[in-house]
Amino acid sequence: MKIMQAKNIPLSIITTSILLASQMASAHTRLQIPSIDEGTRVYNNQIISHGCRNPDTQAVDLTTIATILVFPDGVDSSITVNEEVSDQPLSAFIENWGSPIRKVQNKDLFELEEEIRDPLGNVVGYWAGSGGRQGSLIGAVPFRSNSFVIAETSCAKSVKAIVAIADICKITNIAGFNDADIMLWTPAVGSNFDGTEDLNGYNSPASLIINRTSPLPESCGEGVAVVVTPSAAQLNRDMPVNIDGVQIWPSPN
Ligand SMILES: [Cu+2]
Repeated sequence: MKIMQAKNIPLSIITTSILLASQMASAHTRLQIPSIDEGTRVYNNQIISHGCRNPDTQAVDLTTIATILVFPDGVDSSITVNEEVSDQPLSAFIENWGSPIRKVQNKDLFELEEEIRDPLGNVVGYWAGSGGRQGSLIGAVPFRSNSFVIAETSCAKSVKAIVAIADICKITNIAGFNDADIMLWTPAVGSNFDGTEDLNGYNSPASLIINRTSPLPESCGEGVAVVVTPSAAQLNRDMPVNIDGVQIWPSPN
């Protein structure tokens, strides 16, 4: 019995360690509500679970001084259907992408904030800065998602939007990206904001799933899962922060 107990203790410690490790692995910057129904505007938050990595202590508690969040614009975004690349436009699956989100004004974390518009004038994201998410505290940055309508004639049972986020702790140029100065939660699509494989959060973007509520056409069977990802060109255009026409981040040189 004593031997079994002795064995049980390390086992429970191991189990706890695994649980802790998996919780830490998922403690990224994500959307508070990651899955919504079509046809309703949802007030949501970008949850910044931790800051950048202190090179001395390895703790991810460095102050987040700014954040940028960008949805696919649906214009040159890439589409997959059941994980197969598709050349159909997003409009084949979502009727009214338009402005996928709007920023909800808020100064809890950051003094300055602005919506990011694509060349068509649609709001595809926002940046917020000046101030910060500090120490071990969790940051919540509010926004509202559009009341999306899934095309009734399509076979989409869900549409998942891949969301690119950059949490900045220190302004650097692109070559200077490192875990102490930035936490990138972007899809690795070949943009300037992929980061490198050695960085925390590499190719680990946030996402928002839009679920269909209308009946599928009978010919669709079980329906298909659609994923829409922003293009490299869009991220290169929409991620940089400009104030009065001057690029603030990333620093140009
Ligand atoms: Cu994390």
